[in-house]
Amino acid sequence: MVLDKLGESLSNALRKIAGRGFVDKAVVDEFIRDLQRALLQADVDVKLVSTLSNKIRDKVLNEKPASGITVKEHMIKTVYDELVIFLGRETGSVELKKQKILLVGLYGSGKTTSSAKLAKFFVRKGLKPALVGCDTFRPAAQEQIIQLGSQIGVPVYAQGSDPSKTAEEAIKKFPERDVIIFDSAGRNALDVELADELKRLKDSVKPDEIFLVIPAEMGQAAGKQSEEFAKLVGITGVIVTKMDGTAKGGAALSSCAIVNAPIKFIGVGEKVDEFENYDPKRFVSRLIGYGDLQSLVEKAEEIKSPELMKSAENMMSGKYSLQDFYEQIESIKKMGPLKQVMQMIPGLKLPDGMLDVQEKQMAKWKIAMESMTKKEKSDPSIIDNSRIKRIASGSGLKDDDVKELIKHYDRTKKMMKMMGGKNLKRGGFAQLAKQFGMKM
Ligand SMILES: Nc1nc2c(ncn2[C@@H]2O[C@H](COP(=O)(O)OP(=O)(O)OP(=O)(O)O)[C@@H](O)[C@H]2O)c(=O)[nH]1
Ligand SMILES: [Mg+2]
Repeated sequence: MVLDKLGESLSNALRKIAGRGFVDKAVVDEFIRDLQRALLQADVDVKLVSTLSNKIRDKVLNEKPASGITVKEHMIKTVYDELVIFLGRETGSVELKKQKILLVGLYGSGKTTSSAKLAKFFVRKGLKPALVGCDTFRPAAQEQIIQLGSQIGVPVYAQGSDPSKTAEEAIKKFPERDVIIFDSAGRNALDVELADELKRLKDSVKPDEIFLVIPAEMGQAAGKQSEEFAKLVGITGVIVTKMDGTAKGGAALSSCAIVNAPIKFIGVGEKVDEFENYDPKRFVSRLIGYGDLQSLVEKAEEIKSPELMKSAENMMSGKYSLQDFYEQIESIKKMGPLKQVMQMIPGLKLPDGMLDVQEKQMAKWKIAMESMTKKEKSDPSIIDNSRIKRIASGSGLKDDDVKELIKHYDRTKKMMKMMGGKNLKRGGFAQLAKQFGMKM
């Protein structure tokens, strides 16, 4: 997907936040640096990057989160909201009414292809569009749009050598079409010739909408270019093309923030169907994996669950029974994508293999534990070979299954003791709890 790299960097930065026990100024500053680096790498304008990051820093540090919302959630939400505003704010919708739309842009930006895609969009919406080829400059431009028109079954007018005249004739020719889409010629730059041509064309067409077509791969120049077009003819919307072909695109997408016009559509391929309504919310959600992040934050909250804390307390104080061990694995397993959850707890290293316990194994252990006496469960060290045999035959398991359970338990207990021994002096538990994101 487009901006994959940006999305990855941003969600990594946010994941780091999700994993923090608490959010303070240092954490925010570190995040802001990550954010800036990610945006600059995606080619977003330097000034825009600084405006956006200042805004986010200010909001996160100075705004009080709504009640019931943790600072972390507030921070992630703020980043999400600001990115949505930054990347377009509103959903790019076009009115489904009788209208004239003019497409402008530089050479090869995708104007002609987008004209056809747009026409197809209206057809799908039940309207009757027509295409007008006003590119009398590039040889073969008229054939190109005629061919596209026939491919999608939309009438095309493309003849003559003066764009304005072509436009005027087309308007006369298509009085009964709902939407008339005018494709214009490009140049290498918005030079005097193109500026003059577009101004005249605009006077002839009197368009309801003027869409600027920018390719996603256009770097820093996108902002300046959009500004120039906006000044010249006025831009009511932006179409960002070739979103399928670049890891960048940040500049093109953020140019809408410069010209103050919404992105209406994005082109995601060469085919006429590869065209999407642009929805900044959906886009940002996909970009940073917002849904995943939200559930990660929730999971992090669940880690603070009382049962888990109680067994953590037990294990730290050395009262670590087989029952605790079993409940721990079970409650940890319930939390879902374990590796992710565990990554969120800085400093927490679970014994190797502890989480690799399979459902089948768990089921056997449960049965085994049902055949144990209370005493055995609270002090498994008394379980010798003859007890193992008894437990195994009582539960219909093999000796090895029981041995395995005890081995796992022993290893985990040793680990816990080591962690506890180091941490559980005075205040040690508070420290550990802090790692779990708990306030003590
Ligand atoms: N991958 C991809 N290619 C696209 C997209 N939109 C356009 N293209 C390709 O980009 C090239 C240029 O597209 P055109 O529509 O001819 O561009 P134009 O702005 O009309 O170009 P000029 O008329 O020469 O100024 C063509 O090869 C298109 O197939 C898109 O969204 N994705
Ligand atoms: Mg063209």
